[in-house]
Amino acid sequence: MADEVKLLKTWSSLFGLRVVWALKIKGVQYESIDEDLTNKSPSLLLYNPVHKKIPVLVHDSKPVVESLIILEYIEETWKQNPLLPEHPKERAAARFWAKFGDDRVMPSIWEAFIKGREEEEHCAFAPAIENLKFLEEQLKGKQFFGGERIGLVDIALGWLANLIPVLEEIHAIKLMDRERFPLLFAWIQEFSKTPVIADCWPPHEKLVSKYRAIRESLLAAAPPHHA
Ligand SMILES: N[C@@H](CCC(=O)N[C@@H](CS)C(=O)NCC(=O)O)C(=O)O
Repeated sequence: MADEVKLLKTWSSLFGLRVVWALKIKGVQYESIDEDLTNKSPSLLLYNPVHKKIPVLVHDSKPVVESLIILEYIEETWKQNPLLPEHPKERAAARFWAKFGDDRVMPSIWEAFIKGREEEEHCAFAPAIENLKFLEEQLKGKQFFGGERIGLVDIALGWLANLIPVLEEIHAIKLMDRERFPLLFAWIQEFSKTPVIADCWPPHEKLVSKYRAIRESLLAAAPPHHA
């Protein structure tokens, strides 16, 4: 019997998008269910009672939550088109960089996006730039973090390719310049134009409106402090 696979997500969630990309790369058929996070469905509350967040992968009625864990589950369940390298040391390294993306890169970029006003720019951007330099190093001699093809780290960091142009447009900032990050810059281009990725990209203009509204409401609630 064919697997029954459902994915609870939203149109814009970059965590949800990871799971979509992994399922597409593996060629797994699934039913996509878009949640309204202002009015969470009984299924979401049932399947993810701890965090009540999307994405949730439901495989034969059993839920798996937390996007990086879902990626691992997909990799272990459907063996075709591997997302992780074979060697345990390389697998460990891939898991490290995927986690680094969520633990360090994501909050630092968000901070730069929300706070980075002209006069504070240097300070607000420093952690993001430092973190991006580590990623730049990882791309030496490689087209993708996964080598010649997209792997788990590319999928886990795919939000960067998606979001950086959106944040730069809203804020008129330049985080990812070609001179400073030539390899990451080229990776964003390559990753974004790969058909399996590009086919599921949320509309750019819709993302710009969404993130502009988020930024304005956060700034209105807590305007940046000027000494
Ligand atoms: N660490 C989680 C983060 C998921 C997450 O933050 N999901 C957001 C949407 S992008 C959500 O469902 N938010 C609903 C809420 O916080 O109530 C993962 O990797 O899956």
